[in-house]
Amino acid sequence: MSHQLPALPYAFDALEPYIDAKTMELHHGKHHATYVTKLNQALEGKTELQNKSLEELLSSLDSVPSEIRTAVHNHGGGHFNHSLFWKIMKKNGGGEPKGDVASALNSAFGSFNEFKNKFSTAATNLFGSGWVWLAVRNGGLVLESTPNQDNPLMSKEAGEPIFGLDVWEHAYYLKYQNRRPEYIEAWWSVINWEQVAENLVNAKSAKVGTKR
Ligand code: MN3
Repeated sequence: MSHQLPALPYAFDALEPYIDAKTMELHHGKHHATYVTKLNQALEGKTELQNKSLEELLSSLDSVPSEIRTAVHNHGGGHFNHSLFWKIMKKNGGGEPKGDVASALNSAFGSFNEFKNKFSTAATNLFGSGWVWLAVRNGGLVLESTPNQDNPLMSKEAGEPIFGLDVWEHAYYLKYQNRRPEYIEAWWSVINWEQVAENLVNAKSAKVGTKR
């Protein structure tokens, strides 16, 4: 079984004017596709590892042979992160979350606006390339920044990511150049909160926060 590039759940231009079509086309069709190709190359001939889910692989990188561990870490991480990223965005998204997501954010951060400010500040301040996440850990929501293509599944105290922002320059440079804060602010207008709600339910039932 090889890993596959998931189809984008909307057209390249669906997130305009917040995220431009050309960026989406390159980001999905070139960057994400390359992570998938290189992950599959690293796993070639390793039947046992090929049969593991991506999440299993990333949660137990220590059990991956050292000669391919870095490749699985980086390209597997890239594949997982982008697969989640496409799904938590949609045309005509944004606004404020409702229901369980809203209450979980309120108990962890005080209010949606406080969460949004903390998240945006973390994304603005992240040095170099990486991601900012909202993850479930020990039943509650936590904010976490990770370098490169890392994510909370790989953290010392593992968490289950339900929402994340790509702040690599390839995610915004064509439209926003050096203006990362403008990209971050625009991105809140495309969030698919229904998908985040579904991710929250799945994360809680996945017994997250326990090292698998
Ligand atoms: Mn990216």
